[in-house]
This record gives sequence, C-alpha cells and structure tokens, in this order.
Amino acid sequence: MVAKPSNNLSFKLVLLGDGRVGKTSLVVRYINNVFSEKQEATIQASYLTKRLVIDGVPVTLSIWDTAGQERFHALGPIYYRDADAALLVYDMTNSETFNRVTKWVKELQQMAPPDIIMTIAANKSDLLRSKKINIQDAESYATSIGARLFVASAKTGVGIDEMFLDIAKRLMDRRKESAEGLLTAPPRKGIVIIDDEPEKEPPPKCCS
Ligand SMILES: Nc1nc2c(ncn2[C@@H]2O[C@H](COP(=O)(O)OP(=O)(O)O)[C@@H](O)[C@H]2O)c(=O)[nH]1
Ligand SMILES: [Mg+2]
Repeated sequence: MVAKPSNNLSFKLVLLGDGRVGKTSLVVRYINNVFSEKQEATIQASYLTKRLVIDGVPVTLSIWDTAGQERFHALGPIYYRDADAALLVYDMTNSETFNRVTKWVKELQQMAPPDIIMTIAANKSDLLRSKKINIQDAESYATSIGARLFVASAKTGVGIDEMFLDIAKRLMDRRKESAEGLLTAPPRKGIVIIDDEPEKEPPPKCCS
C-alpha cells in the first residue's frame, strides 16, 4: 500500500554560508522576485514562508535566512538542529566562501539531523563569463556528500526556482518514503508492549 502524503506538508529549510555571498538575496528573489544591489546585512536571522503546490499537494517551506558573519556562527545550531534541509551558499567569485561551505557541511554532518537534505548554491554566476565557470570540483564535492549543486544568480534569477523546487520535491519524496517505511516495516522484535495497568475490577455495586 502506498502512503498518501498528509494534506499539508511543512518543512524547515535553513540557509548557511559566509557573509555577503547572497543568502538573503536568493530568498528575496525567490519569494518576492526582486533584487537589490544594496541588500542589507542580516542581523542574526530572519524567516520567510513559501507555499507551493507540488503534484497537487500543498507544501509549506519555512525558510530561515541566517547571518553568515563569523560572529554569528555559534548560533548556527539553533537554526539547523531541527531543520529538514540546508541550503549552503557560496559566491562563485570567491573561493574562500566555498571553503566555508565545506566547514558548514562538516558541522552539519556531526550536529544536524542525520537525514538532513543538503543543497549547494553557487551564487553570483552573473559575474562570471560562461567560459570561466568551472564547477566540476564543486559538483564532485557535492556528489561526495550526497548534496545537489545549483548554479544561481540572485541578480538575474537564474537557477533559483529550480533549486528551491528541487529541495521541496526531495523533501516530499523523503517524507513519502518514511511514511511508507512506517507502514511496511516489520514489527520490531524483542519488544513486548505491556499496558501500563491491568484493568481494575469494577467497584462492587452496593446499597441498592
Ligand atoms: N552580482 C551579484 N550580486 C549579488 C548576487 N547576490 C547577492 N549579490 C550582492 O551581494 C551583496 C550581499 O548580498 P546578501 O544577500 O546581503 O548576502 P548575505 O550576507 O549572504 O545575505 C549585496 O550587495 C547583493 O546585492 C548575485 O547573484 N549577483
Ligand atoms: Mg543576509
């Protein structure tokens, strides 16, 4: 039997990455379809919701945009510890910011929910001429950690809808699989369930 996904699926997605790589710009482009050259720095974190309908199923993405600056790093766990997915963003014109992604990944592998879905956004692709785009290393890194990589630009809008949609679809598939798993999983051996208390005898009738 195939489990039907529940009527409203809700997921938490957290954005991580160095300061100035374009995390806020990606979210703002995705939700409001606008871009600002002077995007203000995020203080700590902000939160936006996106509602989608995928294959007829309503899906809500809660998107947590965090501050990437070093001084906010310690707050990371607050946002990723119960996240369903993480979007790790780097700036394609700055290799340091890619190194920072690999650090976040290591941290997530140790501290985040083990089944967290990871995606890497190679942002600011508009600043590179097409022949200079070499993402083979980044792509093989993504594959090695079970993540997908998307080349994106918050400025032009390239790659963004596809990236968020892919995240939402993978989240849905995973939820479906785990629901099916629960339905078809054999009962655990060695566990005997005992009702806490035996039924009490009804009190004797009296006094009639
Ligand atoms: N050219 C270009 N600039 C971008 C892009 N995304 C963000 N920026 C600029 O990079 C700066 C930092 O962006 P912001 O979204 O605040 O980065 P955050 O600190 O990671 O949230 C801002 O000046 C943005 O306008 C992009 O795709 N292309
Ligand atoms: Mg920001």
